Parts: sequence; C-alpha cells; structure tokens
Amino acid sequence: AARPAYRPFDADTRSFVYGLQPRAIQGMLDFDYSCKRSRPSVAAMIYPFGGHHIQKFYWGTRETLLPVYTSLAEAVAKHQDVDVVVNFASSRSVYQSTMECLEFEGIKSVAIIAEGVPERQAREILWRAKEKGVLIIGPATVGGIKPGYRYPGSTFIDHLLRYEADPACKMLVLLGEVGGVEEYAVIDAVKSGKITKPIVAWAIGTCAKMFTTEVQFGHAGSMANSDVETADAKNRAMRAAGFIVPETFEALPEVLKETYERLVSAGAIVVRKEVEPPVIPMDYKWAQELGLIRKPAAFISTISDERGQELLYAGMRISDVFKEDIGLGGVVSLLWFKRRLPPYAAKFIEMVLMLTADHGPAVSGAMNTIVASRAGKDLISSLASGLLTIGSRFGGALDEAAAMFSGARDRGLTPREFVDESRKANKLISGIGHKIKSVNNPDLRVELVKEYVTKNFPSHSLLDYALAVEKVTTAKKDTLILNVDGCIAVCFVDLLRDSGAFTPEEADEYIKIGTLNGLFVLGRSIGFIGHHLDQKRLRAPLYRHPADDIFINMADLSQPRVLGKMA
Ligand code: Q5B
Repeated sequence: AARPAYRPFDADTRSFVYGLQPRAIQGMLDFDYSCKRSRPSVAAMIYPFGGHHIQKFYWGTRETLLPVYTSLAEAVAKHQDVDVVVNFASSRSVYQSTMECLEFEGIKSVAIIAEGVPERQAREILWRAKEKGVLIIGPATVGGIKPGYRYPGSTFIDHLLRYEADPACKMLVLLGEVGGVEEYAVIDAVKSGKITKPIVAWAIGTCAKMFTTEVQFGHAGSMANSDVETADAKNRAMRAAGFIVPETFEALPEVLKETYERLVSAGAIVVRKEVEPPVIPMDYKWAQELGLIRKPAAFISTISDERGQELLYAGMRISDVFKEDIGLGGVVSLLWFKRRLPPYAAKFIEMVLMLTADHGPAVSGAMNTIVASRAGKDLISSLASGLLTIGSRFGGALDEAAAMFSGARDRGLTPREFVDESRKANKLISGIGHKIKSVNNPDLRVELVKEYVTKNFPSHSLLDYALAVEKVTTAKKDTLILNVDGCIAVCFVDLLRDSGAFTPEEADEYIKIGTLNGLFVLGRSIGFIGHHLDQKRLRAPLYRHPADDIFINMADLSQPRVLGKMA
C-alpha cells in the first residue's frame, strides 16, 4: 500500500540492496527480526556479475534465502512491493546505478552509502531525484556529510519537515555537528512556525575550541569554516530559538527523558506496551572467539598451516624453505614425511621426479592425455585422464614392488625361490619387465638411479636383492629387467629403512599407504601437462583411431543366435 510522503519507511518497507553485502544485510535482517517484522526488509540483492543466484541468511534461528538479480529491471519486475534501494555501489559506479534506480517509477527512496561521490554527480543525482519525487539519503550516508564538500541528497530540514507532517511523530531529535549551516535552516523553520513539535538538539564538536589548530571531526571530517559553524554557536542559536538543548552532551539522555515524560503527562504521547524483543542468536564465530562454545573439528591436518603470518610446511616457514634452499625434494620431505630428510635423500626424491617426468608420447598415460586433449578437454581433464591410466602395469607398480621385494627378502627367500614362488602363484613380480627396455637395450634411467644410490646411500641391500632377482628373470627373457618402477621402489625402501630418518613401523606404513606410487604420479604429471600443452600448441584435431588398426571380430555373433524353438 502506498505510504504518505512524510513516511518513506515503515514496518512493511521492503528494499533492494545494490551490491553483494552479506554482512550488512544480515545486520538488517537481525534488526528486522528483533523488531518482530513478519518478513525481512530486504527483498533481494542486485549484482550485475556472476549470474542470477540465491544467498542464504539467518532469520532469527532459522535460515532464509534471498535472490540475487543481475539487473534492477528484473528485480523490480519480480518484487513490485519494493520502493527503497540501498545502494552499496562504489563512488565510481554509484552515479550510473542511482540514475538507473530513478528510471523506475516504483522506487521512492535511494540510500547511497558511497563516500567520495564527485560533487557534480551528487548534484545531478539530487536534481533528477527531485524531478522524480525520490528521496535521496546520502551520498556517504554512513560516512556523514562534510559541509561545503559534499552535496547531500537530503538534509536535516527535509527529514524534520517530514516528521513534523507525520501525526504519529510527537517529538524531534536533532544531532548536529560542527561545520555547515544545516541546523540554521531548522532554526528558521521553527521561527517561522513550520516546525512546532518539540526538538531536543545538540551539536557535537564543542571541544573544538580546546585545540589550538583547526580540527576535523567526525567520519566525514566536519570542520567549522566560520564562527556560526562552531558547535557552541549552533547550540546557543538552537537554544535561543526554543529547542531543548542540554548544557552538556552527557545531559542529552536526561533531557530526552524529561521531554518524553512531559509529553506523556500532557497526553500527547500514549505509551504503548513494551514488546520484549526476541533474542538474536550469537554468531557462531563470535561465540567461539568469546570462548562460549566449543566444537570438535571435522578434520585433522598436520602438514601445513596458512593461518599465521607466514605459511608453514611441517612447521618450517616458507621464507626458510627458500633461505635454506631445500629444493623440491626438501618440500616433498616436509609435506609427505613431515620432516627434513638428509640432503642425499631430498636429492634422490628430486632425481626420481626428474627421471619419471616423461617417457615419450607412446606410453599409456601420455596417450590418454593426448587423446583427451585432442577431444577438446582442458588441462586438468587431460591431465586427470593420463593420471587415471597409472596402474599396476604402468607406472603404478612401485608400492607393490616395494612390498613384494621386501616381503620376500624379509621372509629369507633367495632370489630364485622368490621368482619360483611368484610363478607358482601365477603372479607377475611388480617392478620387473618392460615393453621395450631389455638387457640389450637397458633403461638408462634405471642405470642413473643405481649409480646414485650405490654412491650416496648408507645401505642399498634391497636394491642388491632386486638386482639378483633380475638376474634370474632376465635369464628367462631379456625384457624381464628391473624396471624404473621397481628400481625406484626398492631404493626407496632402502632409504626408508636405513636412512635413520624413519622408525621400522613408519617405513612399513609409508609403503602401505601408497607413498611410492605418489612419486611416479607427481613426476609424470610434469610430462602429461607437457603433452597437453604440446597438443594445444599444435592445434591437433580430434583423434580417431584408424579402424584398420583394430581387429573387429564378430564371427561368433554373425549368425543370430536363436533361443528356444522357432514357430
Ligand atoms: N613376465 C611391464 O609386459 C609389463 C613379468 C613376467 C614375472 C613379471 C609386464 C608387467 C609388472 C608390472 C610393472 C611397470 C606389462 C613397468 C612402467 C613405466 C614406463 C613405461 C614405458 C614409463 C611388460 C612376457 C613373458 C610372460 C610373462 C613374463 C612378464 N612380466 N614374469 N614377472 N613382472 N610387469 N610395471 O612386455 O612364459 O612367455 O608367458 O606387468 O612392473 O610402466 O616406458 O612403457 O616410464 O612410462 O607385455 O617405463 O612385465 O610382457 O606380458 O608379454 O610377458 O614374461 O609371464 O611369460 P610385456 P608379457 P611367458 S614400467
């Protein structure tokens, strides 16, 4: 229902908030709720970016949803009861958005929060708003007004004349401040009889005289530019005009109380029964900060912490990571093993990542990456496609190789007994065998690892055992070499068991929980990303495998099988 002009807001007013301001909106909704409004004063938000969506807010203890529209036109069409816009647009864009608000007949008030709105734009807004009969509150409505610098859309006199016209309003309160002359417009209105209701008033800034230099007061930096603009001069003038002005700011509540009670005794104010406001539940975060509540954490994390001033990797400051030049191997040591490993071990990790980074486009994972990339997939999808190919036959044999070789050695099996046992169980030995590498075409990556480990590790007993196993398998077939997965795996077991950095239980656990395959996954990601970028750079078209490369055999299906008897 239309409200009288003197009352732009009442208990049913609904507004749009221009901009994404969840904190401010929650404050408004909490206020609404404690005032026992039947529904929130905010109907929707307008935010031109990010698409139409909804956001969740508290309504007392329950939750409620508010829509976010990308245009004011859409919001106005959907919520015809809304006649107020609270515009949180910045000083750069507030002119354009406010002018847009003024295009809609139904919008009767716009509150402009932005400070620093250029003077010319503020005047244009005000001019257009006056033409359209729209009330402008602000600009800088929470920041206040700096007289002489800002052009407020509405002033004391505009609002006090509204209250004067409102029969439900019985007394006026004016809290002015040093600077500007707006209070004098109210004094004139009182003198000319336009305002007749009692006004309790005070101009803030009476202490300005105690300073030897000019001082700016208030959030908008009020400052007296002439004698009449001082707070003392204003308080004197208001008192002389019949306003109820206390002797000091501290006496203001008392004067307010007296005036109110006088109006009650005179029957001008009929006292309504106080309504107990409902309690607004405290925000969870605030209650936690005050130590009023506790809650079990849903996750435990023990490897990194970004909450403090500096990011920590297993307790080590990121600046120290670089100061001490611990390298990628050092970072893996911290984040995977939560400890600094000896330099030879960190270097070994780095070596593994470098060695496994790629092995050409023909291996299963690279192929999958390339095919996915050529099908138009993005980097992450193509990478994931390649990574998902890593399995017990390709690149993902490290953990099982570590378990098989160390298990056999721990059980005291000779290399031959181990090979025979595996054969009997029809089990391939993980870490043995390669599609193209062989005794006569050795895998140089494996040679590099062996050389490094024999030179730098304090012990390499499992590597020695694996090489003895290789002797047995290659005697059968020269491709049954200790492959890159197997070699890295057994060397890593030597590291875990004999570096002194891990307990035997920790060493076993790291093998069980998939650490070693992680090395191949991490290293090979470098190559897969490279293959994806390569295909994109080459503008490679969709890949379709040539049909003549696939043996399609439906011989046994060529004669339709008949089940049961034909009629
Ligand atoms: N035989 C790797 O197969 C391969 C045997 C074995 C005992 C074995 C196979 C295998 C275990 C898994 C493993 C990691 C599938 C490989 C990698 C990274 C890569 C890849 C790249 C990169 C190769 C021929 C005869 C048969 C078999 C016997 C085979 N393997 N006996 N233990 N492990 N290995 N994977 O060549 O009597 O003739 O029937 O599964 O360690 O993935 O570069 O490509 O960096 O990207 O197809 O290096 O060895 O051999 O299956 O034809 O077998 O040898 O029983 O005996 P092949 P098959 P028989 S590294």
